[in-house]
Amino acid sequence: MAAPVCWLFCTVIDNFGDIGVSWRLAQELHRRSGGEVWLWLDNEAALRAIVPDVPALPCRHRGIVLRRWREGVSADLAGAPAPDILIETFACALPASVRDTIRRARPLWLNWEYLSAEDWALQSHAMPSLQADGSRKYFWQMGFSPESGGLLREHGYEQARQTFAADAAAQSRLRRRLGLPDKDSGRRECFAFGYRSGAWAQCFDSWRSLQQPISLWLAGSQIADSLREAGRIPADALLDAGSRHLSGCLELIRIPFVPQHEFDQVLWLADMLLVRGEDSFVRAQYAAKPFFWHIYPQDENAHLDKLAAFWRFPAALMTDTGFQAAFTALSQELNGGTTLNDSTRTEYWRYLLQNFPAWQRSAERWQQQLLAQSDSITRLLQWHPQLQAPPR
Ligand code: TRH
Repeated sequence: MAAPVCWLFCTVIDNFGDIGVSWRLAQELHRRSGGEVWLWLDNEAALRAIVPDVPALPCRHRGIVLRRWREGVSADLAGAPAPDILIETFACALPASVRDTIRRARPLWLNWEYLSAEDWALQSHAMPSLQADGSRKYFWQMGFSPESGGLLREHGYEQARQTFAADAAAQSRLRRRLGLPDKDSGRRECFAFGYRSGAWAQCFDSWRSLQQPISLWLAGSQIADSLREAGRIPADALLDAGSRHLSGCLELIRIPFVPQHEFDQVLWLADMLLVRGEDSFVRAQYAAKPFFWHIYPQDENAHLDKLAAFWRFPAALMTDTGFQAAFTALSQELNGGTTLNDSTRTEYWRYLLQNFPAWQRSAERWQQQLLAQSDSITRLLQWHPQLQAPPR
């Protein structure tokens, strides 16, 4: 068989996770299957935020053919070879022209679903859904166990992480680019990329009252916006990348948005991570750093089940039960699942920071468990060997 042709369709609901996962998936499919990958998207600006050097669409960039489409309405299919595999990321609706192609070409058709550790996700992984015209669409459920669809991970990830950890010059260069001061071993540095929420003001109050030097690197605008709205920082503070605000021992620094291929390095540079959505959440786990997950909020607090389903695995590696209880309570509060009083919250934070080395070790153990498992693309190519690159 010739190198496979892959078609991918991405609808950007909001933010950067839909395009972030689709772009990562497209590149990994291209590298690993050796095939031609076509990615249709409906929001060029979102792609440009994470891939700033991408030319105007239509184009080919880093080996991926990029085209526009409108979900359920139309797609620029001109010149596209028939697909061997077609992936709709996160259940987007395909236009009639694409469905016609599916009927004619009979590609392997996947719905690449949102990441979840819930049991239903595991149960539906790789299951077919029979369509009215007799074709089958399969669910691909990424996940954290060998029975799931795995997680996206580039070949050589861990090697790159360890090389960066040993390269002080590369770390200094990145610090300068991000507008960060030199490393101060007495100060905990925390990367923070979260959604707009009142919970940030409460965290801010606790961190301030800890009287312990902490730097918070704010990526994106939403945490800073939340703090401004809650009156914790002045109206003109932290509006742009490079700006800083000092409040007691707590230092807040707005860092610039970096291209996705440099994003991991920013995580590797910090001591602790506050991440969100899907893609930054996965990268935090690979980074082997203590982290909190600010999960994407859903109606009727449905996100709390998803949050709990995930944490049952890594939280089991936190051997100190007091630590586990403090962590779980803070994670719940951050995600709208409970409300703590101020002194309890502050004491929980103090406990976590005092026990930072143990927290770090549990993050490393979790990362080791993930690295011991195969990644999503390896699983896909094993599940459907026809997608393997032909021998050269
Ligand atoms: O941006 P997110 O919140 O995205 C999403 C979407 O909101 C989506 O609708 C929702 O369903 C999903 O979350 C769960 O968070 P996420 O998934 O972490 O995506 C962020 C992407 O942006 C990720 O690929 C990393 C990238 N990024 C950079 O490339 N540079 C940066 O500086 C930062 C902060 C992020």
